[in-house]
Amino acid sequence: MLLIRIAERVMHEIRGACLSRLARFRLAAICGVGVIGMLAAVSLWAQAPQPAAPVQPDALRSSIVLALAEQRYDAVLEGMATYRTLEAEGAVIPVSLLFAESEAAQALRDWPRAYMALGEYLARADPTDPLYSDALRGFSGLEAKAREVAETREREKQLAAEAELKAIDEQKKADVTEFVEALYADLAVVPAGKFRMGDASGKGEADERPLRSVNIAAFRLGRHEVTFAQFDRFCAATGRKPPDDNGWGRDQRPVINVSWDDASAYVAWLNELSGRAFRLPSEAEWEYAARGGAATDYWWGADFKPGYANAKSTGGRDEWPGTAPIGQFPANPFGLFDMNGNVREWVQDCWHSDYSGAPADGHAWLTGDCNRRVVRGGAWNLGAASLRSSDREWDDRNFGFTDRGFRVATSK
Ligand SMILES: [Ca+2]
Ligand SMILES: [Ca+2]
Repeated sequence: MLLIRIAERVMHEIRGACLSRLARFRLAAICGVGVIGMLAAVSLWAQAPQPAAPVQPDALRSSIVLALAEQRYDAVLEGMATYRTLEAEGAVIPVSLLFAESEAAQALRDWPRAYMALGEYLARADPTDPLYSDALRGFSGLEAKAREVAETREREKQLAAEAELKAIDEQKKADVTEFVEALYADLAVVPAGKFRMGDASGKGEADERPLRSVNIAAFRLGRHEVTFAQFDRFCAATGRKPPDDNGWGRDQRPVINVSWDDASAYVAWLNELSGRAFRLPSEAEWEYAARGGAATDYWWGADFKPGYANAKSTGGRDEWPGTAPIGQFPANPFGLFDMNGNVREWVQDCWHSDYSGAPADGHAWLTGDCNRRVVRGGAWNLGAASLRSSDREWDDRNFGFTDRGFRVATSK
C-alpha cells in the first residue's frame, strides 16, 4: 500500500510540473490519469523505439515510479542517482521521490542511503505532506542503523589501514633481515690462534713495541671494508646525512669520511635491527687477521708489492688514484680483502703510544686516551711503510676523512 501512496504522491507532484510545461512535455498524456494509466503509458513509452537523447527529468521521474511499482529497487536507486546529476542543471527532485528512494534503499538494506534520502525528504517536504508522518516515524530508526553501518565501515577502514601498515612493516623487516644476513654471510671466520703482535720484523716504529704474544679467540670479520651501499642504507633508515664520497662514486666503494663514532653508530644500528652482536674488531684481532698467519710486514712477504694493495701509487693492478671498489686486490690467507691499503680502518681500541701494559688476550684496550681511537692498515694516499700489518695510527674519535673507513666483526 505504501508503494501506491508514494506513487500517488509523485503523480500529484508531477501533475503540477506538467501543467506548467504542458506544451513541451513528451509524456503529457499520462499527466493526471492516475497511477495505473501512468504505469501503462510509461510501459508503452519504454517499449517504443527511443531516439538517443539527453535524459529528461520528466521521463526519469516516470521510470523511477514504474521501477518502484515493479519493486525493481536497484533501478529506483540508479534513476535517483541520475536525477541527482540533473540537479546541477536546475532539475528539482520531487520530495516524494526522495521518500521513494529511501524506501528502495531500505528494501536493499542500504541504510546510509535510506537515511540520507529520508533526511533530505524531511528537510524539504511540507509537514502536511501525507508521507511526512511515516517519514518522521522511520527516521530515528534509520539514523541508528546508518550510524552503525558508518561505524562498521570506519572500523573496517581502520583495520585495513592497520593491516597495510603491518604489511609494510613486515616487508621492511624482511628487507632488513635480508640485508643483515647478507652482511653476516660476507664475514670470514678467522681461526683462533696465538701470534706475535707489533714490530716483528724490526723495521717498525716505537709505537709497535714492545713486541708481545697475544691469544686470539676465533671470531668473524668482514671480508671487505664497509661499502657506501651498506652505509648509505644505514643513513637512509636513520635520517643521517650520507658521508661525502669525494667525487669517486659510492655503491661498492668503501665508505669514507666516517668517524669512529659514525662507525660505532652503524654497528649499533645493525645490532638493533638483527639482535646480532656486531662490533668493530679489537686492534689485536685486526693485526692478527691482517697478517693471515705471516710474521712478515705484509701477508704476502717482507716487501711491499704494487699488485697487492691500493696504496699511494697507480700502475699495474693499482689503477686507482683514490679509493678502489672493494675486492680488487688478492685476498689474504684468511679470505680478507683490502686489509692493507684502500682505506684505513677504525678499530675499537683507545690510543696508547706503545704496547706497555696492553691486554694479551685479544680484547680491545679500552682505557687511556679514548677520545683518540686507533686506525689500521694504511690507505690509498699512503706509502708502503704505512701499509705494513703492524703499522699504527690514531685519530680523534669524531674525525672523518677521505682515507678513513672500517669493517665489522663479531665473536658469534
Ligand atoms: Ca692507488
Ligand atoms: Ca683497508
